[in-house]
Amino acid sequence: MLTETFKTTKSEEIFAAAQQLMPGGVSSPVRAFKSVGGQPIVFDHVKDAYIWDVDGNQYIDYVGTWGPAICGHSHPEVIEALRLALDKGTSFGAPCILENVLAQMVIDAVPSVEMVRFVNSGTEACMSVLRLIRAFTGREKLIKFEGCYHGHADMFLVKAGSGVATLGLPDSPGVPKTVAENTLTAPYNDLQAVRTLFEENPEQVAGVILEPVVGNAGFIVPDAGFLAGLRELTKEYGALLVFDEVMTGFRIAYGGAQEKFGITPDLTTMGKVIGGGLPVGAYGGRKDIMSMVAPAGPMYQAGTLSGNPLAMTAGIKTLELLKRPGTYEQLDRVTGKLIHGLLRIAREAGHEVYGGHISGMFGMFFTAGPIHNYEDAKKSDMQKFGKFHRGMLERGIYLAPSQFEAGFTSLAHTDADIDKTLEAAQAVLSSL
Ligand code: KE4
Repeated sequence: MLTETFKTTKSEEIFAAAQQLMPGGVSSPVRAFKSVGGQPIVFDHVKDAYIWDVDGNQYIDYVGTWGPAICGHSHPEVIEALRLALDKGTSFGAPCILENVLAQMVIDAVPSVEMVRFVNSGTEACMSVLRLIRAFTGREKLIKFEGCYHGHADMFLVKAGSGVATLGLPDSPGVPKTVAENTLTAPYNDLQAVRTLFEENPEQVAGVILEPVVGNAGFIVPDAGFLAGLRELTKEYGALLVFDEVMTGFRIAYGGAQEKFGITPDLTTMGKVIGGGLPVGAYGGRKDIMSMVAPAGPMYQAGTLSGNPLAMTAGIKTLELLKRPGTYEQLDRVTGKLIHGLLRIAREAGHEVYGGHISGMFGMFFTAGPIHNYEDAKKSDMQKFGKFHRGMLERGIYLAPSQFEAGFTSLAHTDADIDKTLEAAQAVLSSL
């Protein structure tokens, strides 16, 4: 596809109408293309590694509905499992054996998880786990990291990443000062800053929450010793350590970043992949902590559609597919070929770039780097990223519409797809 033939008339019509019906015309801000310019693409259908839009354009997809499509869109075995489940109804609002099945799979896979509660989104998982660490420790303050995103609950919208960073929102209006005061922030990869916050707030910090590999400030990996350092600091100061693996869970490794890096937090939040494209979030961890959750304990949290059989079915089948031998080697190989190719082509075209990948998660910044935290990430050339995104879009490559997001591959991405992507990148980067 070349620029002059890139038609998006129907997308523009539908999006114009959408803007009259829904704030910004979208159901989630990061979809609005605000930071890359142009109009969002309206999808018609997805399959494997591909998207088709309402104008009939086909794209290779590196967003994968923000992570869930790790086995490829509309995987035949997931669709078949859902078809059978549909015959039994969509939601029971009562116990169902499928919850046991997925819970056991999560407990078997994720080192920190001895018991798990299902919810309907990563946001719900993170807001519930915050209430839990406060209930368990009797303390109220939280330490998070600048640029990390843990969903849109009030206490997390302090120096948050993802759409908050994309839209350049200082922090969201509507978050009470009293709430924001309890959220302390430190630069990612800065253990000394965390120790200082503990010293300045003795006996007040319930826990530390982080993305063990950052995806919401662009792709940023933990420095050697950072995760281990946080594990030690939280033990030293009597606080809990929470890994937000909504994005990294079952993507960085089958057991998540905690398996990959060998650091076990007290609690873990999950989402995206464990729903296989249907709404599922989860939080889990040490049994003595999870036993505080109602009705086993006094900490209340609930949800009408939590654990519904359709979502459980999609999650179960997705994890079954991911458990098959060779999954993560394949994701690592294909993603490595992609990002190393992109970095090489960009440098040969004279651009300063910095990036990398772990398994099926990758990112690239237009700056020489290195990138250790959100401040570093903000120094990259956003304008050039916007032009790169647009140029790739016009050549049939769909990248996340924000510098402050990570890219995702799937088991459906082929070598031919990567070669086509690199060809498009060659054309775009040599013209920037
Ligand atoms: P959801 O409520 O969107 O299911 O999950 C919130 C969340 C929590 N923690 C992490 C590490 C996350 O990445 C997310 C959600 N990620 C964004 C994309 N970076 C979802 C896409 C969107 O907001 O539309």
